[in-house]
Amino acid sequence: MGKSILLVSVGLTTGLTTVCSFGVGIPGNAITISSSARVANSPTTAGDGLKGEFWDVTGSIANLSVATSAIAGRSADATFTSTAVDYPNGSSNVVFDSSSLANLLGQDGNSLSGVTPVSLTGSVFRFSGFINILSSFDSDPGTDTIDVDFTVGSDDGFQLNIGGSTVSEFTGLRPFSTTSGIASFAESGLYALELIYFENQSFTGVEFSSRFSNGIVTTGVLYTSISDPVTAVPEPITLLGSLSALGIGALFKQRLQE
Ligand SMILES: [Ca+2]
Ligand SMILES: [Ca+2]
Ligand SMILES: [Ca+2]
Repeated sequence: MGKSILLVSVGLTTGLTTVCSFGVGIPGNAITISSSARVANSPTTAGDGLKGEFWDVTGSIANLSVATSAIAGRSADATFTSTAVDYPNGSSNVVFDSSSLANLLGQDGNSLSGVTPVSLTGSVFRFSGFINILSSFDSDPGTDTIDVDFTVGSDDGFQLNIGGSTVSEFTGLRPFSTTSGIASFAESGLYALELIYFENQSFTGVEFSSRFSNGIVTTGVLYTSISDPVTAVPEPITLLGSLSALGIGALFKQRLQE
């Protein structure tokens, strides 16, 4: 009897250890996103895109922290619906800063409302909402997690946050270039997504892509709002650990009785 209790205890400890390791970056530039970051089950209807916000900033934006400070506590100068983060649309990576905001946004330009800038020099954008992560997105079948690569191309810098964790960022200034990161999800479902992007001067361009979508992340997996929030998300690893521990404990107890 004493031995079976000991086994249950060991099993629970193993489950808790697994849960506690979530949120810690693992080698290979992968960020683990825990089940607790999941805000809803995978929706049954296709997504509508992300909320797009634009701020016109005076003065140079030398890095990400200048960009985030410039928009802190300030409502956006203009908003739009981002059906996909690919500005300018298509294979062009950048436009001149003399281009209009509507021209940069292309197909999403007609959803613009608010005050638009004279020039794109000194711009901060935020794309926010939710992304639907499906098990079919897993790029590494060798692991239990759903491992999804995300690539952001930007001129100049950006920060990509998913499930409250920074998956990748480029904090300084650069000509259009890409940065990739891997997010490893403990389970499928809907997760918060935020992409902050800033332009200092000369040329502007941003895109958000992944292997699962064979390029730009598509509208269907992006959501501006949650229709069916999960208030109490179960922790399957802990549950599994407890169940298997109880199973082993029960088996051991049965053997002792035999
Ligand atoms: Ca493009
Ligand atoms: Ca995997
Ligand atoms: Ca630039």
